[in-house]
Amino acid sequence: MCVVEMGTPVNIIIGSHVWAEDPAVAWIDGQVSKINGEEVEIQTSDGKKVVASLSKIYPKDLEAPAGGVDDMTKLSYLHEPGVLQNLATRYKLNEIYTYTGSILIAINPFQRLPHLYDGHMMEQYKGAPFGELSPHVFAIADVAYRAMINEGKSNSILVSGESGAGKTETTKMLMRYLAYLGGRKATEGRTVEQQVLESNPVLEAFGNAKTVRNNNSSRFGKFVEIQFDKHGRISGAAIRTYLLERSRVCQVSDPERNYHCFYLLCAAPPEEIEKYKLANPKSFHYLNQSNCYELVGVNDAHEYLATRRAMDIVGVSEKEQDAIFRVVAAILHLGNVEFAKGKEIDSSVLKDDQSKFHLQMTAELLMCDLLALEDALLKRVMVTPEEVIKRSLDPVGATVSRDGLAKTLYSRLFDWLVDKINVSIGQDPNSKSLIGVLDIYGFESFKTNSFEQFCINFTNEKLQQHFNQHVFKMEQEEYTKEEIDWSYIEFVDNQDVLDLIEKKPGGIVALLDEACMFPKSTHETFSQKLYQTFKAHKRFIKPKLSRTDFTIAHYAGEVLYQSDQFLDKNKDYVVPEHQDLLSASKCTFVAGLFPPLQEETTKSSSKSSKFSSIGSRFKLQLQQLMETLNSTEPHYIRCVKPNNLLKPAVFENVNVMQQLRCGGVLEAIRISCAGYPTRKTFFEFLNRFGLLAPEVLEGNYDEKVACKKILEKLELIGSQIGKTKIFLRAGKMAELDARRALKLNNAAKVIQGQIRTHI
Ligand code: AD9
Ligand code: MG
Repeated sequence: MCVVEMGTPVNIIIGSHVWAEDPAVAWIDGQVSKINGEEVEIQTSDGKKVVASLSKIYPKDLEAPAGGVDDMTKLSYLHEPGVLQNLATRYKLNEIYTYTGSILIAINPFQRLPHLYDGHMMEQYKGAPFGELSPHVFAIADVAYRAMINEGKSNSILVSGESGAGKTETTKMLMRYLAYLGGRKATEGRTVEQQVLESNPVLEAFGNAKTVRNNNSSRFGKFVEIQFDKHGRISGAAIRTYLLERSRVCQVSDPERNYHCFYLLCAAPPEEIEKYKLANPKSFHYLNQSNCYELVGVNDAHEYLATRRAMDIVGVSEKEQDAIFRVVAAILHLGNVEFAKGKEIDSSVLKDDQSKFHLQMTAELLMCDLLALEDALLKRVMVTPEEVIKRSLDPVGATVSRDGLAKTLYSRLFDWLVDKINVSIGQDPNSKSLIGVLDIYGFESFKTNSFEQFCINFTNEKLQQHFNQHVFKMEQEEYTKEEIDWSYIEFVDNQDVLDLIEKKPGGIVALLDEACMFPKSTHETFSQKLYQTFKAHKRFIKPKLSRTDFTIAHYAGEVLYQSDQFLDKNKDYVVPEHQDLLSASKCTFVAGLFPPLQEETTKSSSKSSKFSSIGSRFKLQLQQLMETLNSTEPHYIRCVKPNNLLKPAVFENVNVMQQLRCGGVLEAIRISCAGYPTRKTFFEFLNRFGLLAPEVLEGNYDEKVACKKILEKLELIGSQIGKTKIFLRAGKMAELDARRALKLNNAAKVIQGQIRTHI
């Protein structure tokens, strides 16, 4: 368990109210009943007795407001249990948003809260000073927009969290609010902001799917850049997407679904079903590997029409839409083409008449030559220095070839859609500033973790570094603003993990590319190379019982990766036969998805390097993203999934704690704890601690001077006086509270004594 460091609690006495670690609920509150050196016995609020070490218990703030505080920095004791309790208290009251300074924590309500996002709410947040109203996504978007208008600087809003935490919903809300602020009065035709908003349902139809974690899970990362003109009106937009999950197209595990568009199309009006020769989704291999076909509360037929309408708005023509759905249908038919052993050794043929029918349908829909399609699936051309030979594939090889074609077609279709939306919305070349919204996959650690998790966690390491640097900077700015000395704050960042992954040469991505370039490499040789190279690396661990797995100690915890598919998954390689077949399609749309290869790739000097590395391309994309982000003023929203049941009103402490750690919220608090985490305005301080030196509050007094006098009298080490606030080191608040409690206790005794003598 990661515990925010805040020093050993001081002034723990018998009777103190404290938090102690608990495996079931993360932290449990109780009262100290015995102290034995370093060991403390606690009577917990659920009636148990636990023994904890003195350094692992934290004081409980008895004066914390019953409804919690809307900003974590207002907590008197900034520590893990305090943070958790505050979020849980607020969540119970349907207060799903809480700040940690300028970071917004959003806990998924798993129920519609319409009043929270209606027009009236938008109006209220428009131009309202930050912090004046309850925490909200609109407040973050408003701050970003105002900052952009006032300072002419680009801003970005980074939304993160694990699958199902609410990133995409939050992103949509942000976009809706920005469209509200920067939109025009409804004019004739489509407006840019309408197009920006309608890009969401289109991308969701093709890039989202039901998973075990989320019924509408985005299987790609997205950065939407909304451009504004000098009047603050939306004038253009650009959408960048990251790493669409390709494997889902031909492999779905129960009870998940393939991409929504397949089911929508199967629910299209009858004339379209007839045109594409479609049928019940249960009859298609790419869909029937799972028993889940329908989603609760979603009508695929309606969604089909809605997607078509959204495509109209974003500027995809009728003809293009027809071609798009033809490709989607072709993929379904292609998946039903099966193979059997052929007469010759290691060759294959179409399995039966059904397979022939589906192959023919695929060829018709893709408008390509039937025989050429069959050949492209069953055979591979081998080029040797002497001759060109056609080699047959066995049924397994032919199936791999078929699935490869389906995945390539789908991912190219998706990329085409993104490009089309970008061209159609258009970029504003004169735009001076923009607001970027990032909706990207959060940290992942599953039972089996492959190349996808590696890339996702690499992304999160990058964003984490950016986040830490920002939080650190904000802290420093606060100290500078208050003119206090902050120079000693240190924090360790995650540069070492990033080096391990991306360093060139020698990082894991570079070593993977190297392995992919040597025909003889296997995942075993790749893993051996990793073991040798990173023998002494603090963040790299070779598991004792495996010869191919490896563990990376990420900032959010250790993740064990299985390397067996790393090489295959890193190779973005379109089989030349597939390329030739489809670039010759009579359908210009399909042919356009397979433009002739660039000179450099075909002419590559060594045959072995004729592959394009997904890992390296992703690394480059991330680098560009970080450059963009670095040129903006960032704002962070951390989405949290309160339970894995996807149900309202269930708040699982341990689960939430883990996410706060992965999302860097605890890290932000740790950074904050390294400095002066407790800040109280002079007024608040005097209100709470004035009784420790009542003489300074006599007559007219200056608040700042009075605070100073109190601190001097108490001889408190670890405090600084700023311009408007008092800054206290971690643990100091508890020390002051203990002294206050003692004073109150004594005063009570005196009063009791007086009452007794009086009686
Ligand atoms: V994934 O990484 O793409 O799998 P997300 O994007 O984090 O995931 P998403 O936004 O899709 O999660 O939210 C999951 C579900 O939670 C939604 O389909 C809604 O049913 C629910 N949700 C999320 N946020 C809200 C909200 N603010 N109000 C109501 C919400 N429901
Ligand atoms: Mg999403």
